[in-house]
Amino acid sequence: MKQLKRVAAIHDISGFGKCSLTVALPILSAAGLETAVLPTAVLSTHTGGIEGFTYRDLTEDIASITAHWKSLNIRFDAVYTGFLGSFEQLDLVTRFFDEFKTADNLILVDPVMADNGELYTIFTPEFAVGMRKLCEKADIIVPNLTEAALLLGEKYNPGPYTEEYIEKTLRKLSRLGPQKVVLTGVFFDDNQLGAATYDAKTNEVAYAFEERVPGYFHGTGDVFGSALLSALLNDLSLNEAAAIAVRFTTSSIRKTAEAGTDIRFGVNFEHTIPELLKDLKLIK
Ligand code: PXL
Repeated sequence: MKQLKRVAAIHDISGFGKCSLTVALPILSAAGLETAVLPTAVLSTHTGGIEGFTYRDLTEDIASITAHWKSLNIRFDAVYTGFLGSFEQLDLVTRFFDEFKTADNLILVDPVMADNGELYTIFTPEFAVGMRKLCEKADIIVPNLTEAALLLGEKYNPGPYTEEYIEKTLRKLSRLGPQKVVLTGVFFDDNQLGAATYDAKTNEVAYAFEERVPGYFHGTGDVFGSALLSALLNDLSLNEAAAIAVRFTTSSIRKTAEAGTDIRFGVNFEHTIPELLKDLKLIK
């Protein structure tokens, strides 16, 4: 048996409302990846449409956790970052990258800050400038179209999009630094929704779509990012990984919509994990 590939997942832990670490950890583990977690904050729930959440910031712990892991000589096959709550956390995570980047590992940054044309409540527009700097250090970034506009300092375009707009956006994002870009929330009409990928090395653009399930469901970016990384670390190509992540996310959303679950409570990825494992060829 080979050694497991290892991921460092750097996100908050929102106790209720499935997103960030409560999504990343189960999905990556199910995909056969050893996952170390660096929690950046502990919240009672996520901040999307739920009032009165508690927020315990863990910024103070990040440098000492980084130093301890470094002293153990741990190597990571990937570093996966999501929700980060402050400029200071962006700096500390940049330092984490400096410590753990190797010639052949993957730094995946999901620049979590906004969706549907709006910043999440705790962020100001200036935060996007800090997030852009973090993205410069990444090998692959996974913004939605709102985050893409913020990273590029452009006005949000609510869509439907054209191939020209998507491809220009992908190339501009890649010019910030990351060789690979996966843009989520892409649609050319009302029937389909998915992702677009770009690899600057091959100059290739590709699309992955599934039938759109109406409604806005919380935590889907983290479900998507975790499935994408799972596929990449199971040696699938960028395009294959994006197609698998779109399918996994859409199928999780469909189950949630069919059950009539509150859209703020996260999506049913749990019952969709077997589908992911089949797509990853980990089970028959
Ligand atoms: O899913 C993104 C996310 C992660 N963590 C927290 C959030 C959000 C989105 O709102 O509030 C705390």
